[in-house]
Amino acid sequence: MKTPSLFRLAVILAIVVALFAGRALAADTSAMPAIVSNETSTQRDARMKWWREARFGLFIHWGLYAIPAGTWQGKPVAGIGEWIMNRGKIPVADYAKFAAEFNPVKFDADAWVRLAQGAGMKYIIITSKHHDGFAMFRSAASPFNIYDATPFKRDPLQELADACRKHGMKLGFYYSQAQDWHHRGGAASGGHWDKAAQDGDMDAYLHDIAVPQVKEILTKYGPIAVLWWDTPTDMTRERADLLAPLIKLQPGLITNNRLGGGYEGDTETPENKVPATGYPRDWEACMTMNDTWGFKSYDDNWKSGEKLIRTLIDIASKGGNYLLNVGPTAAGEIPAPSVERLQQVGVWMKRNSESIYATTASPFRRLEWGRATRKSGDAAAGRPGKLYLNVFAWPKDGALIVPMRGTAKKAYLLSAPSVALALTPSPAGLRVTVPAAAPDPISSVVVLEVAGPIDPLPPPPITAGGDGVIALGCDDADLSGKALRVEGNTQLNLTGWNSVESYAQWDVRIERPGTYRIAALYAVPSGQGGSDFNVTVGAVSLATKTEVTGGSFKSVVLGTVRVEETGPTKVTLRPAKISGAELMRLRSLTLQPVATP
Ligand code: JFZ
Repeated sequence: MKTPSLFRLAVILAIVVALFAGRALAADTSAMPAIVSNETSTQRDARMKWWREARFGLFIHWGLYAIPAGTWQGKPVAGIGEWIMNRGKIPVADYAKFAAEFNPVKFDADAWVRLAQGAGMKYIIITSKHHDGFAMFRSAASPFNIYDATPFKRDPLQELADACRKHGMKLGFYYSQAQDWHHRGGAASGGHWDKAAQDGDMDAYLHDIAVPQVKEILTKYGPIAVLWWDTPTDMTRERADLLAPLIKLQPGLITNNRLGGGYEGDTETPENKVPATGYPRDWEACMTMNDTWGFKSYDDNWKSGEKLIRTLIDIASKGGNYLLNVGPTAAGEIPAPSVERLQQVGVWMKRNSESIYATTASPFRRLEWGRATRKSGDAAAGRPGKLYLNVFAWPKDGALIVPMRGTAKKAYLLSAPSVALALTPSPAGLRVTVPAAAPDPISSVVVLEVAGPIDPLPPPPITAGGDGVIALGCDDADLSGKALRVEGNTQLNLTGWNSVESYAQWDVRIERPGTYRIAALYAVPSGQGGSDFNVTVGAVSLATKTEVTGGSFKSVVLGTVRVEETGPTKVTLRPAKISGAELMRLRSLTLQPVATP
């Protein structure tokens, strides 16, 4: 039942009024209404709509760490720049001295927003307070902030909020709710190194700093679209309960999965990797442009514009958002290599953003030549469904083969919509006749207008390689089961195998009858071995148990099967009894022919 809006308004008003009652409320959260989300899926879809259509945002890691910029006491400090205080074990008092030097007079919020907009980005997430405890806004909760502790005497979040509002850019804040290496009682991954200054009561830290500051960033800067929690170090449910209710301060606020205490938020947040497939729910891949989030003066390992553009396309083809990071300098400037790359992405997006914005995931498991996204049609409005084919490897023979049955109503280059491309259905899929030269060197978009649902051709059955071995990768499997999914970046594996109903199945073609040795490359943590599972090849089944591999991936010979039938068949791996949290994490299965005496 939709809560009457007047009631909701009264609740929010009560919260806002109560919150400004200050400490009393924060001390007694029982006074806060319980946050029991009774949001319907329709309401949730409405709340997430802009975010799902946006597909592309700017992450900004800006703070005191831009002063040392990766160097402490004349020596480079390894790792990501914003962690220099932790990795360099810099005492609290020494690190705090950077504040007196922080005067980013070249900061220009309007220019940052225009740069993001020019790149095709639809939202900005900026660090309001990172693990170093330094607030990039004027905070009444602690004087360790950019307004009170530095010669700058300005509030960058206010200036950015004003610029975002002026240009119609959504704004969100990153907040490190548990890790705080400055304020006593704040958590520190790896433990405190300056105990005299850092040891303290975490609950008191939450009460005095985190809760008041989250209220500030959610009430002082107008409409805030996203709250990006980070690293739930030592965050229990009870502690998270102090923070979770505050999201009600911003109607429609979107949060991520990093608060802790069992709160899953709205989005998954894979970091510096594109998952092999999408997630069952909304997800956003956050990535650096070089190897650091916060500025490091000597990190010039910049990804190319091509890499950034193809990563955006890859993420969109799996139904995710791309949150691409910049790390501004102590002077308040976004590094020139970042600016150049954002401008290059913008040139591509200017011509091709229709294949990214408001699209959904590809209907194809894999495309040899690129990626696909799609938009559903609206027959009543006379709007056809569209399939956007982002072609990285342009065909040399003028034939782009789309692994789908049937045909399309029409096809054209996004760059030349009035020139129809010939379509020829074939057993290998729909052949689109394309010009000899690719319209774009990074990715060229071919549009198919389609009447009904896409009917993808199944990938061809897997056959034996030259060595006679049939190699079955986890990303080649058809998966059955809600939680079972492929994860990983370069090294993929099946995870979420927590139900005996879940199984993996491969389409295989046996070309030689005989005895096959079956081996599995999998990982089973200590204490979770001994699960029963079966591998079936056609009608022949092999029953076995998992072995503990100590969590690392190990090739385990499961046994042999005698296969008499040649031709297409299915190989299935199905659990019978799961004794741990999950059956295993499976990387691959192999069938190796065994010479019979
Ligand atoms: C965290 C921060 O520590 C880091 O400084 C940066 O802000 C990044 C965006 O977020 O880093 C993480 C957080 C989570 C994981 C890895 C790095 N994780 O879950 O593997």
